[in-house]
Amino acid sequence: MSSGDRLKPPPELRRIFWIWLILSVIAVPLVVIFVGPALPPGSASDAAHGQQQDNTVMVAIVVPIMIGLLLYFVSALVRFRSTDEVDALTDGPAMKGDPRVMVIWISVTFVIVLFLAAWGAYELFPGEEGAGGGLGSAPISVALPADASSALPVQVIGQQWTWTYRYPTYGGLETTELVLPVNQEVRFSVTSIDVIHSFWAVNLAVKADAVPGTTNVAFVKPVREEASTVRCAELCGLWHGHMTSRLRVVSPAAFRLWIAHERAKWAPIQRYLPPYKPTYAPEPTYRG
Ligand SMILES: [Cu+2]
Repeated sequence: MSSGDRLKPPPELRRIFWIWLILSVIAVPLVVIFVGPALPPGSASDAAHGQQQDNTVMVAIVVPIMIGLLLYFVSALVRFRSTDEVDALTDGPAMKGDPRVMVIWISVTFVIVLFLAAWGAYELFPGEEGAGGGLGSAPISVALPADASSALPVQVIGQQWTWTYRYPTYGGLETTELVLPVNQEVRFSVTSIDVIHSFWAVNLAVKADAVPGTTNVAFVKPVREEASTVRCAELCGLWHGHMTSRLRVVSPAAFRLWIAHERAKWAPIQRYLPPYKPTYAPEPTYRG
């Protein structure tokens, strides 16, 4: 092959390019419109909606890459298929040193990877657009949502192998089910009384480490009334896989009813509970 032949892209490559372009132009909007809304974690909260949008952007970027790979794969199978048995077992001549291929390959992958890194870092950074989970014991000011001061405080206590919730603004009420009013900013203070757990309200897209002696803060605003499940996302022992609890997002009126009902139900034993505080050390604390 002379160098003159090499400079001209082979016709099948041009054909692949045009088919790729047409398929991508058709597929990307279809994926964004129809697949995007079905992507996890759904849109049950502001944080979940943000993550779903991020996932949609990533899928939209991946679809043309996948179409290109499949097209080239199919084309190579057809184009380079050999019926000669000996020929089929030997490698073809090595291709190297085509500056155009190298420049295109390096610049395209460079731009895609750098874009994803920069955009991913921006989206992850805690703030209005941030992921909103595990913000640490002293969330920096940009992490605070606009209505942070009016947020409903809920303490999340992990222990082998169950979750407990306390509502400090309702007399330190302690429950085993997490119930939240819809369209209300919530401030989770997450801690543990034994080993390290991870509070994962899957549908709300909130995940925060539950560490003994520490409070991790996460904000979220549920925007849809629905029932789902809280899980533990940190291997914490034998029954880690069963460390779940119910999560219900209800109307404000239903929430007030539930609170009143729970407070009446647990009133007889409420006085035996430790007073509400940021972290709890199980007895005995001294192990000299
Ligand atoms: Cu756990």
